[in-house]
Amino acid sequence: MTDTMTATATSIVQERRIVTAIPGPKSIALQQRRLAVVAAGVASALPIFAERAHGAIVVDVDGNHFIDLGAGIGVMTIGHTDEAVVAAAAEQLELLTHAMFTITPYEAYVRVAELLAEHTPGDFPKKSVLLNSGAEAVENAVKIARLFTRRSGVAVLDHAYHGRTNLTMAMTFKAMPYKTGFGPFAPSIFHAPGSYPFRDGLSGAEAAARTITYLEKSVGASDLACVVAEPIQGEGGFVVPADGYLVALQHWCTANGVVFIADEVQSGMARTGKYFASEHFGLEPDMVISAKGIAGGLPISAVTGRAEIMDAPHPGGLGGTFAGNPVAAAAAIAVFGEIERRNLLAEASRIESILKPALRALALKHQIIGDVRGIGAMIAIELVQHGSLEPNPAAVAAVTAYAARHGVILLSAGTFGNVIRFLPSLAISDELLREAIGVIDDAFASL
Ligand code: PLZ
Repeated sequence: MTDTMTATATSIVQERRIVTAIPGPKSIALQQRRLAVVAAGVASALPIFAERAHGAIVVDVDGNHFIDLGAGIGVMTIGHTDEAVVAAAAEQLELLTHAMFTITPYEAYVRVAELLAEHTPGDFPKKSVLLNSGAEAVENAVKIARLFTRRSGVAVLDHAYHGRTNLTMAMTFKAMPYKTGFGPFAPSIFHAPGSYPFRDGLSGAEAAARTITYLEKSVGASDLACVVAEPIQGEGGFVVPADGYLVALQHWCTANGVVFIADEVQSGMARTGKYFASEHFGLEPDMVISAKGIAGGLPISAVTGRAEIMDAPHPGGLGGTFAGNPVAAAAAIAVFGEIERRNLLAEASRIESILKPALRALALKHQIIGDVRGIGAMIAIELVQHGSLEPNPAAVAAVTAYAARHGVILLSAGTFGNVIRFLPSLAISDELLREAIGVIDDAFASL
C-alpha cells in the first residue's frame, strides 16, 4: 500500500523517505507566514511543518517521511493517530464534546479516575482531579498539598522541569529560555540538589543525605508542604538518579509529614516499561502527576493521590472549564485499553534492548558520547568535550540538525543543552530504530 492511495494518516508507510531539501518549499513558505503572525517566543526545534503522522512516522507538507524519535516530547507513546484513540475520540466528539464536569458530570471523567487509581503505584485508596496540561496539574498538586498540610514550602530538585506558568516557572530549574525576564516568580519554592550520577559521582545514599541536609537546614521540614520530583528528569536530560536516592527521599518526606509528589508528566504512562517510572525505584508517591502520553495527543492531565490528601480541598476548590474534557478523557480510556490489549509495557523494554546496546556501541566509536542512560523508551546520550565532563551542546545541535536533514526527528535536552533524548513511540519497529541509529552514527561521523 502506498500513502497516495488515500489521504488518511493510517495509510502512511512506515519508512523514512526524503523527497525534497529540508526544509522543503512548502515548509519554507509556511515559515514565512508564521514569522508574520506567530509570536517569536514560540520557537520550533525544526523548520519542518507537519501534515500527517501515523505510528512512528511524521510526514511533512512536502511529503518527506521522518522517523520520529521525539513523539511530540513523549506524548505519542502508543503511536501517532492510533486507530483506537482516533475512534474513541471521534465517537465521543459526536456524543458530548463538552459539558464541564463541575456543571453536569459524565462517565468518561470517572472512568479515567478509576484507571488512574488502578495503575498508579501504591495499594491504597486514591482519587484524581483532571486538568488540561502538565503545568496545570503540577499547580493543582501543590495547591492540594498546601491545603492538606497547612504548610507553604515547596521543594524541587536541581535540573527539574515542571512547566511555564508562574508557579511552575519558579519550580523549573533552567533560567534560559524558561524563566529569564519573566519574573517575579511565586515565593516559597526551594531548589535542592538532587542526584545526577554522571556529574556528581555520588551514591544514592550520599545524594539523598545532601538533599535532606539542605531541606532540613535551609528550609525546615515543618514549613515544607511537599517535595516534587521527576523520577527520571525529562527536560533536565533524562537524568536517572542513583540507586536508593528517591526512596530515601520519600522515606524522609513520610517521616516528616511532607507530601511526596512524583511529576510523571514525561516519564509516566508506559514510557519506561511500567505504567509509572516510580515503580522502577520502589516509590509509592503520595501523589502522581500524569499528562503527555495519557491520551494519545489530546490535552488532558491528572493529579492522582492518596484519597485523604486529595479530599483536603473544599468542594469547588478544584476545577477548570476544559479540565477533563470528555473527548480527551475518551482518548485516555482508549490509551489505557491499548496498553493492556497490545501489551505495550513490553514494547518499552524491547526499545531499550535495541537502543541501549546500539548507543553504547556508538559511544565506543564517538568519544564525545560521555554517558548512555535511561529506562525503556526514555533513553539519552550526554555529549561532552573529548575526555572531560565539559558539556558539548554544539555537537548536539549539529547531530540533531544532520538527523533532521536525513529524515530523523531527534530532540535535545539538558540544563547544558548537551543531551540527545530518545523517546520514540512504542509502536516503532526494530527496523526503523536501527535505521535511525545508522543516521545518527553518520551524523557523529560527519562532525
Ligand atoms: N513536568 C516533567 O516534562 C513538559 C515542555 C516543553 P505542559 N515538558 C515539555 C516546552 O518547551 O514547553 C513537562 C514535563 C514535566 C511538567 C511539564 C509541563 O507540562 O503540558 O507542557 O504544561
